[in-house]
Amino acid sequence: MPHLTLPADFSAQRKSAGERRIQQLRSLLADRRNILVLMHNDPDPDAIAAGYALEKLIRYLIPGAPITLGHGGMIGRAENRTMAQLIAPHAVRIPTPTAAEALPAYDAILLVDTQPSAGNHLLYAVEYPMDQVILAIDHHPPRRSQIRAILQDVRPEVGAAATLLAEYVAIAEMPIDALLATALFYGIKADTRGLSRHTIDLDIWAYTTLRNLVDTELLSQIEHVQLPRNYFRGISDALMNTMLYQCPNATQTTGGKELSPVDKSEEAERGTDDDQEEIKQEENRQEENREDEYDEQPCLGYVSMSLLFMMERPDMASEMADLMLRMEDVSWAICLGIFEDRLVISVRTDKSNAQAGRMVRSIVGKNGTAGGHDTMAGGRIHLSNATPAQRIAELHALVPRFLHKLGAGEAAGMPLLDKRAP
Ligand SMILES: [Mn+2]
Repeated sequence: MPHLTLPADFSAQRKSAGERRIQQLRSLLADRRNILVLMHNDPDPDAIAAGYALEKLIRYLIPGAPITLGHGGMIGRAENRTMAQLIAPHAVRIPTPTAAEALPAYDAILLVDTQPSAGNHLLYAVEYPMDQVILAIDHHPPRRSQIRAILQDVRPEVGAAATLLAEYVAIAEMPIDALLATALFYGIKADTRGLSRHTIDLDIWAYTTLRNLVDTELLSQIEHVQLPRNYFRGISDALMNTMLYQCPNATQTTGGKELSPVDKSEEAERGTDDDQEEIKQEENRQEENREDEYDEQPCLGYVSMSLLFMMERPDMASEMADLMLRMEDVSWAICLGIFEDRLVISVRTDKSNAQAGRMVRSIVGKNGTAGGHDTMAGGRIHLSNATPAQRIAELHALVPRFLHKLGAGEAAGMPLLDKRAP
């Protein structure tokens, strides 16, 4: 079986640091009785690839290791479901309500494509001893937080968690089969849109090295899977509920005085229903509020705003945001949807340093969880005690807040499907 060869310019120093980390990982896990590799909720291809790779790596380091691959939430997108079925059918779904009961059975947890202080994984709502969170491998910007894994490898400059796992696999000199290569390749491809966004040399190395080892038939089965009818119904719903808002032109926005930063008093008033939030999080609030400040950047062209009132799966919002961003002259695509008892937010932009993650965090505030990169971000607002009508009202209420952040006026909106629309 082939091995991955590290990039030519990979320094001896970096290599020995990596070897040390793998050595630590091996000794920290050596006598655990029940290990969980945990992906973030609603895992995407990068999370599935990184989770599967870490599971294989641990099996390689510790033969016979008692290890489970798992996630919360739901794998929705047809490509992602197919990937999970073909590559990691053994992965278990741990429904959020059962997490408090299920997680204590594991005496070691390792996070991939997320980190302890992020709000998008099962540990968030559960009291789990942090000294048993052994490792977090992530490429999302770190939050200023005391909550850390014992080994924390967070590199926000990297395009995909799968890239980091490729590095681990290479350093450990673990043989790699076509299944693992295909998973990692597709994870990187999906997160970096084929190396076209948020990419560094290490991503290019991993992508090009893995490409030679890919099972092309398997990859094609994933990428060109047949789509269920509800996918098309979802697109139709989204199109009918998409508005285009014209961005003010440059002369109107000079100074940008009225684009005031987050209104803190408003956020404070809104409060939170989420009594499960960790006390630690509360303590860090002051700190995090500062971090959540977002410098408004007026948009260019149009903002596309889609409301998905009844989503059949939580990742429909990100799928639609990806699609809407491809529309010409659209610089921001925002999808706001309702899935079960929560609002799901997905934001995409083609402005490379747009701080989309911060923008979503500044809007969600204490009412939910949010995160992301410069050009793609997401958030959740839980409304457990709200009626369906209240959820719809809350969804509508988000629209002007996003437009305000982008300096686009609500009055300048036109339905996408209106023939008179621009
Ligand atoms: Mn990722």
